[in-house]
Amino acid sequence: MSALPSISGKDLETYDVVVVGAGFAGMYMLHRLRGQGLTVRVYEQGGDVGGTWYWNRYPGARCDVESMQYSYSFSDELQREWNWSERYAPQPEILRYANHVADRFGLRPDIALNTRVDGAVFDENTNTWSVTTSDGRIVTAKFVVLATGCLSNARLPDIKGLSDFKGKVYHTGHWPHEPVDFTGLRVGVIGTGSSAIQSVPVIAEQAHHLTVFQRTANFSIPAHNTELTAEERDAFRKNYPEIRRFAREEARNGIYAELPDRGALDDGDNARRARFEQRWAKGGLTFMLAYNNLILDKTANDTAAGFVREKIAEIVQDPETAKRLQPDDHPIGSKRICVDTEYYATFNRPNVTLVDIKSDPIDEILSNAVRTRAKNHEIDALVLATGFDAMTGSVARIDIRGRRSQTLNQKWAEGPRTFLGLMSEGFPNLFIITGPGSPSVLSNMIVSIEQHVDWITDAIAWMRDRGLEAMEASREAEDQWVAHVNEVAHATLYPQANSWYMGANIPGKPRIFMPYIGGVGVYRRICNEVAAKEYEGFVMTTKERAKKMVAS
Ligand code: N01
Repeated sequence: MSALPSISGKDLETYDVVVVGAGFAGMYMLHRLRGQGLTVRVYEQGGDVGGTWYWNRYPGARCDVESMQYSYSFSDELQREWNWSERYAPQPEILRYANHVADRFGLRPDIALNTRVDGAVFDENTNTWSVTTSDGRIVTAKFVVLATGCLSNARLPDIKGLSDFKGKVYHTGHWPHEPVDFTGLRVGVIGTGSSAIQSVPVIAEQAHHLTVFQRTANFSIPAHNTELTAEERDAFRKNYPEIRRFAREEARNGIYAELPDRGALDDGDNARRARFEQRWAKGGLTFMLAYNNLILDKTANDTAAGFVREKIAEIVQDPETAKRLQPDDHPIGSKRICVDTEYYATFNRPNVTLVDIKSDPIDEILSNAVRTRAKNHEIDALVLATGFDAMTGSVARIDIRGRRSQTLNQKWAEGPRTFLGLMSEGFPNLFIITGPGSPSVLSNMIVSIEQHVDWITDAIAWMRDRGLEAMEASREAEDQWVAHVNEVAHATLYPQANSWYMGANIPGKPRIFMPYIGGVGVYRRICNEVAAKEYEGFVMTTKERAKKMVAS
């Protein structure tokens, strides 16, 4: 396939497609589009490829999906030649993998690093986008693909006095590239989400004293991480065709696992406990697959939550600390379940203190301490594990203007609106990878990324074959999809938690359940059907129609 006819512009760089972000989504998007003969430029604000794995370098960072599954499937050679060393690879290894992919597929020449995309404006006369970058360039492209990641906009908490603190302040999502040594220091960690739960045990081993400031206790399941043997890797590879097929087509979350055949209340107490024990011993995210109704039925959910609370009480020696660590304000799994190595046991260490900031709130940060209502907690370094402006945050930082100069931020002021999570009405030829309204963060991200990239590549090829100028979600299809996403979410227990899925961690952010919870298999079938019906629900602009629109 030859390149799309690029618009002429003597002074402008023009591309068929601009891709924003060189994480796992942006890299695969580049690879696929180049394979179609298109000209592509990728802009990446980081100093190298890898996206979330470039930024999240905090101690203990590792994936919570097994690496043999959290890896690209598009190249059989790649999945056979790369040897994951552990069941859940640590961040440096995942970043090495991202770099290996960039080199192996020769992606680097088309990626501009250290370059942020600041704005993108759609020109209705030419049906092209003008993209402004942080190095002062304006480039034009027929299509823009936002591969900006769902958890890339690190969020600093609004705590009085934060800027007065004299020691070093770190955010887990923006960790320095040089080694950080906490040896001999008194360290404070604010937050107890996945990032804190992974980093606390490692920081505790180094620090003289560690104080963990917890607002909401979280459910965490042991990872039981181990080294992978050559035999284990081979067994996976042998079964890869079925493992990958199942993850794409049948799993709700894009992970190959044994699916439950019954609900939690179908078993008696002893059988249920035995099953939870079995899942606990296996470890990881699939604990929630012990039964098929844990996230649908509160009584069923209570049995799993109660089991984990008992485990916490068994592990943590001090009953008061154990009680504070037991979550009691949200159903298990309604916030992203955490996967840990020795998190709860870390609170048995003499150098670790847990402060419950719900009952003893942080009043302010002083030059050398976190001052809660009850006392000053003296610290030398502060770690903010306070999360992200998820799913929409990194998109909102780009000034995106579609038809009639409407900005995407204006359009999404009451919450994100998309058709299939892929496009938003009024913003033609602008695709989002794993955007709000798609399974995205509720799934194995690489499975969802590959599905979106393949779908977008096919859509662009289809348009090109028919000489189409622009593609855009219709208002009607978008309205119906938004209603469907909400309806499905509210049939589950997810909206009962104040989670970042709901935008609840950002003051003022609309409370809307952002990802699509219908499952990756179901969602893939819907996307495929839409494509098979000639992109039903999308409005296509022909050259003739474009001319008429400009003339009128
Ligand atoms: O962020 P979070 P995260 N004062 O938002 C607390 C993925 N991830 O970086 O719950 C005090 O979950 C906040 O408290 P509360 C994964 O999808 C994956 O840990 O709002 N506390 C919470 O405890 C994950 O879900 C891996 O009451 C404040 C914490 O900070 C997502 O990233 C590893 C506060 C934030 O938790 C985000 O995880 C790590 C304040 N002002 C992360 N503001 C993998 O393994 C916030 N908090 C792949």
